[in-house]
Amino acid sequence: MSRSSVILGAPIETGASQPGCLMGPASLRTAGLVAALEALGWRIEDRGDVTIAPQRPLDHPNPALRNLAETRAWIEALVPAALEAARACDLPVFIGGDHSISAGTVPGVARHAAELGAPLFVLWLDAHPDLHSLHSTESGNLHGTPVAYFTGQPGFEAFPPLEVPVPPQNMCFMGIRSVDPAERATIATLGLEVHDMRSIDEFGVLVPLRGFLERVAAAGGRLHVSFDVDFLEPQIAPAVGTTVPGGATFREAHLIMETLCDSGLVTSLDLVELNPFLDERGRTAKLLRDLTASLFGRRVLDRMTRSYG
Ligand code: 5AB
Ligand code: MN
Ligand code: MN
Ligand code: MN
Repeated sequence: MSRSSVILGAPIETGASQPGCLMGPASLRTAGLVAALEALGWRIEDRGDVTIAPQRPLDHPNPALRNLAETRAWIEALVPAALEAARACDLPVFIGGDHSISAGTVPGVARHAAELGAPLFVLWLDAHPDLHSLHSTESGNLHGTPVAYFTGQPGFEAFPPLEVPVPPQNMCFMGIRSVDPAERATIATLGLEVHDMRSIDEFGVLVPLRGFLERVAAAGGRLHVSFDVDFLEPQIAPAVGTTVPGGATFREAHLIMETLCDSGLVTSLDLVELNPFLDERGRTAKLLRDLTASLFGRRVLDRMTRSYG
């Protein structure tokens, strides 16, 4: 039996400072994401894009917050859509949209994991840890908050109540190289597993990744991967509003996706922060398509696969 995936677009740009992520799902579809995965033998059902109704503004004690009402509405729409997608297939792919989509997709797949009685783990591939609360964010851009929200940190009274939080010890961050003071404090307090770019320079991507995958397998866990385009070195992935130099290389990123594929542990994926307005002839969208294909089993050569079960 071939494996199945549901593709769901979440054209959100209200969480980011720069417009353009709205076009992310269209750009990845134009790059041929569905055909690339079908060519690997997967059954793909593209459910199109989630939408929300126009919102009235909401007040908040933090005057910097931008588009709180829209983000709330997106979370309310995405949690049930992600839950349904996870129930319907082996590995749903959520296409953003800025990273605020994960405030809906992760709680949605966490509910599905809870239905199955399995713990959910999250691999966060990003230049940023996205650990602000609604009170600590200075930019007011809500794409900097999803991890604090879905791990159940305080300061989210204005977001929808969270049904199934992800335990902070089930998180693994890789590629981190831009951390704000409030986020640094949260990382220390929660003792989060963070592999910054310096540690990737020292140990490569495989040592930390294998350690984490062994932890997921030992717990009988499900694994959500959240891929922010700014995880990558901006020279190979220009289509992102929040570039930080010194990101993951082409091969580091592919090796992560190939290793994740070999593990057989990944049960859902976010592809976020693609801003096609900033792209060069679609090259970032094509790279993201190819990285997804690596996660779905594309190989240069057939070889014995390593498994972490
Ligand atoms: B992204 C920053 N920490 O809060 C903030 O791209 C950047 O989803 C957030 O990782 C970047 O505005 C959010 C400075
Ligand atoms: Mn992010
Ligand atoms: Mn980022
Ligand atoms: Mn970004």
